[in-house]
Amino acid sequence: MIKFYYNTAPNPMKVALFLEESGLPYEAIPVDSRKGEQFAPAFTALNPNNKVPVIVDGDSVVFDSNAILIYLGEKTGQFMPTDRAQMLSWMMFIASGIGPYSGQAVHFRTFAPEPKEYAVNRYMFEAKRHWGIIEAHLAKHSHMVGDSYSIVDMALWGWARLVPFVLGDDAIWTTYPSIKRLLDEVNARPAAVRAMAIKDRHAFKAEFDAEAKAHMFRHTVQPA
Ligand SMILES: N[C@@H](CCC(=O)N[C@@H](CS)C(=O)NCC(=O)O)C(=O)O
Repeated sequence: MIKFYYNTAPNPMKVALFLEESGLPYEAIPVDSRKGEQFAPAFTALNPNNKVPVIVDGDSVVFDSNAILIYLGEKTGQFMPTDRAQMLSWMMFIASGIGPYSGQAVHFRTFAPEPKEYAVNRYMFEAKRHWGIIEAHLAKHSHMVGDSYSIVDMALWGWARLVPFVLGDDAIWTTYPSIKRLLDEVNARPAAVRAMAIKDRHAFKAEFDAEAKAHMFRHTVQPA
């Protein structure tokens, strides 16, 4: 059975969605980042980057969410677009652009100390630029690659759910109606409902207190 190391953040949720869609048997193992469990030696042995998600499938260990989606898609033959070139292109765009810029936009807007205008402006600009590219693409295409639901839509879904939070704008869907269309389509799938319910399986630390910040923002306690 696949072991799925997770928390309820955007990158693990993409993998939860695939696991629920595919019907693969899996065991969900919580890694509570706010308690520093990502730095336990046994977890570092699986992912030297100390982040979730990770899967262990027999002798195979896979970390990084989009790598996991490609691995599981290839393993099962499910939800794989026929256009491999476009699949790889958009999977890397989401992994290297959407995720990091969205994450850093939230970080600098919400947590960075003043003065932060330059950093907030840069990351908000880049986050919006990346989401704008997705919106323009989905305005012309029903799905991210090809004309049916695939691992690329799952990769996008992990972050798309949080766009209003990421950009600090509850009215943002009027700017990104095509992303919202695809998000609503995926959210309505029974597997997505089950994936979103994964948060109820384990009790994660709720407080974002000094201990949580020390684990998740290590540069604040251990400068470069
Ligand atoms: N590139 C990685 C990023 C993984 C990542 O940033 N995971 C976050 C949750 S979404 C995490 O583990 N954060 C805990 C920490 O940074 O200590 C992926 O796509 O899986």
